[in-house]
Amino acid sequence: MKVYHADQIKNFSLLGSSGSGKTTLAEAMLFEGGVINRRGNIESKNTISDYHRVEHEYGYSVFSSVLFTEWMGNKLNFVDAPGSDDFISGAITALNVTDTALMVLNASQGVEVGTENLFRYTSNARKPVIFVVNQLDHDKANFETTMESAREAFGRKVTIVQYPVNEGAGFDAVIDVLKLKMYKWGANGGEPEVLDIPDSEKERAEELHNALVESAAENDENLMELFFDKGTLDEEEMRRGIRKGLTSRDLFPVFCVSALKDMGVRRLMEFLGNIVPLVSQMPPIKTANGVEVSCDPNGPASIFVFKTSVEPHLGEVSFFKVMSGKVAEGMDLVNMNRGAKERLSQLYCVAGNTRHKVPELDAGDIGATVKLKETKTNHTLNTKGCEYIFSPIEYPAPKFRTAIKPINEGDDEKMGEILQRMHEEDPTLIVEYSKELKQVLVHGQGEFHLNTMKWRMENNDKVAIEFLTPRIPYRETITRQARADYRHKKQSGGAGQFGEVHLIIEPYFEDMPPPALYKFGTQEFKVNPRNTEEISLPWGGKLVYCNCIVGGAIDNRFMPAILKGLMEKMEEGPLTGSYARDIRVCVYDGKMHPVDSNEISFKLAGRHAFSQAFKEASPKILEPIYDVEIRVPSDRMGDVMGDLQGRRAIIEGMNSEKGFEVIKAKVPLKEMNKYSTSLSSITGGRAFYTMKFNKYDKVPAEVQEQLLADYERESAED
Ligand SMILES: Nc1nc2c(ncn2[C@@H]2O[C@H](COP(=O)(O)OP(=O)(O)OP(=O)(O)O)[C@@H](O)[C@H]2O)c(=O)[nH]1
Ligand SMILES: [Mg+2]
Repeated sequence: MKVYHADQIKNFSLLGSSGSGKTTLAEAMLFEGGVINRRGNIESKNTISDYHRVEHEYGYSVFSSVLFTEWMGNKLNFVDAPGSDDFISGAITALNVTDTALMVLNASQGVEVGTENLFRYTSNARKPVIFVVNQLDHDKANFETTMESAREAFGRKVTIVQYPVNEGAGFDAVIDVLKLKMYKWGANGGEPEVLDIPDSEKERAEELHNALVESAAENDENLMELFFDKGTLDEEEMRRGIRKGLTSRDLFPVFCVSALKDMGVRRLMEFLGNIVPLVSQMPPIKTANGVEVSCDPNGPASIFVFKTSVEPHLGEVSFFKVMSGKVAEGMDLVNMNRGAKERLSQLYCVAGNTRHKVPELDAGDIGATVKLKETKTNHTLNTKGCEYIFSPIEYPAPKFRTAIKPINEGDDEKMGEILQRMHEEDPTLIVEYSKELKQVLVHGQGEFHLNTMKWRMENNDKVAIEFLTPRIPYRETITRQARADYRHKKQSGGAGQFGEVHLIIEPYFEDMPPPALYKFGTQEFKVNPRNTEEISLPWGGKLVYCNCIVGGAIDNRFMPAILKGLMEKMEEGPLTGSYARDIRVCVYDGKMHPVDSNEISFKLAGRHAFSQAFKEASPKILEPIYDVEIRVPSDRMGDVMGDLQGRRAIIEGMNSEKGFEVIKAKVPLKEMNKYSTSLSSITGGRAFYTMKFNKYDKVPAEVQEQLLADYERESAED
């Protein structure tokens, strides 16, 4: 295929809520550009963009796909992103490597929850947005209400360039207020007839034309002057103004299509060709090391891998954007993140599941290669001597987690490999092997995200799995001082064992004074630490170990063995086997035997003394508490608050922000199981939340009782 240069390439993301018609629109654009010669559709499971089995099964996109079309001498690259919030990684990837977003609206739905969510992402990424009102042929299509909802959500910068003449089942024409023409299609869509605007529409068309002229002029002082002089702008001047407004997000133009019937698609592509800036006109991008890199074909060759996927018969495909210079087939590059050499043996332009070989790809272009050895998503590959490293794409934190287990134990390893591969393909699917919980946990963006993963694993990889409730990483600690003596003594045949340890334990807190005097009933214990070890525990919190032995009651050489014994119980707490934390232990006395004392005896004595004291010290189970921030539309505030109360939440604050109520609460992790699913069903998917670990806190008495009982039962079963 032909090599396109930086002054012929434009990159777009296809965004919009699920079912708005992005994949169908992509199909029509590729058809019009001649990249495919027949249009597939979702129902027939034969679109070029949704080619994975799981996408056929569910009837919508799960992965972002890279596509291109050729139009008016330009190469238009698209990344078709799934609309569902569960597959948000696709949209984030798409936004990262493209310059302009096409935000598809479903004319029978108007602005949807997903639209607003995605628009927010475009706003954070400062990417221009073009609205494409789709499905105008739908019985319930309503352009007016769609526009009202768009203006309500995104303000008056939403500017009509086209409106439909006869929306609904008979849709076949739009009025273009930039061209001041009517476009009309035959039953098969495609190339329209360009007609004069009928008298009945003239007034409205004029009015909208003037509004568009004004919006275009607003973005440029010179245009503003011209506009005041002449009272209007010619088409070229308008293009200039619209381009400026689009780029600065001061103008969001609105186009009208029926993707299914291929109506309006060519005119939209013409606009993309004429008005949207080229990759070579985009501002430079800052690397992770602060260098500004322009999209310059004469710069050093540098590519950024933004996506990997494992394709049948092909293996791992690496999708990349040429950030600078140009790359050619057979070129050797250095992977900057791994320091490894990689060869670009083949280069492709990709359209869904089809690949078109190209000898060279220029700055700004998007392509793919295969068989890279060590390269993963987010890696930068450069020509020798070039030091650019591009920042990794950042994905939102997971919202849903579950434990996962193969039905057949023998599939353990295979499941691990598949999960790893799935993570490479979808960075928002995170796998965690928790030694502490003795579970494999998978974190994702929602229950549906993980169910899709399950479907793929069972149907594509033939590994049956089940989901289990994730265990909670409880902690144990004590709440008051306690003392215990323990003598370990064994005399059986040969050498005996003897060790005796006296210790005091107490809750540890930061900056506590050194131990000096303890009182238990009428007994007083004066201690004077000779040596103190402060151990930061790998699972959080501390163990402070004070050697307060006087008069050589226990030899120094046995002190590490006692600590070992304590650590064993810290790792497997005496109450429920969870990690213990925040305890200070003073070993102040003990006994040795001249022959039988050894390390093992003192380890055991230390362990048992600690366990005994622990149980006397009002032990408590601690649970992880998360900071949860929920954004709720105000009409659902009551329901969300009610639900939170049932989750032992402590509400810490509420305020209004951009049409949302923001609730801040502290909620125990135990109560957050499947929260994203509940929240979504309470609010119709209109709320968002984030959660972040905050601290460990004591569980209420009744929860502690339940946990102790559960542990006893489980231990008895083992
Ligand atoms: N009537 C009508 N139906 C359409 C049109 N465009 C898409 N559809 C239908 O709408 C449904 C969703 O279309 P998709 O193209 O999968 O939508 P999407 O935006 O890619 O959806 P996700 O991948 O889930 O985000 C399918 O049943 C399409 O056939 C249109 O212009 N008119
Ligand atoms: Mg799709």
